[in-house]
Amino acid sequence: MPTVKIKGMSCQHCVASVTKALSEIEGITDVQVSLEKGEATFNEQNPVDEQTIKDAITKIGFEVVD
Ligand SMILES: [Cu+2]
Repeated sequence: MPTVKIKGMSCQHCVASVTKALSEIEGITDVQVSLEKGEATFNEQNPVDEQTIKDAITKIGFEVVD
């Protein structure tokens, strides 16, 4: 499963926001966000551009860490 590291999450509201943002991307399903680990995992039904994921996260005020 693809995993992205996300910087800036501090509570369950952040987790909910990130989960929603990723779930809304076409082709991404089964989003699981861990506040403790600061990361999100998901399934890709079709290949999703890495930049699309980064943009979705950035747009809601968080940062994807490489
Ligand atoms: Cu929060």
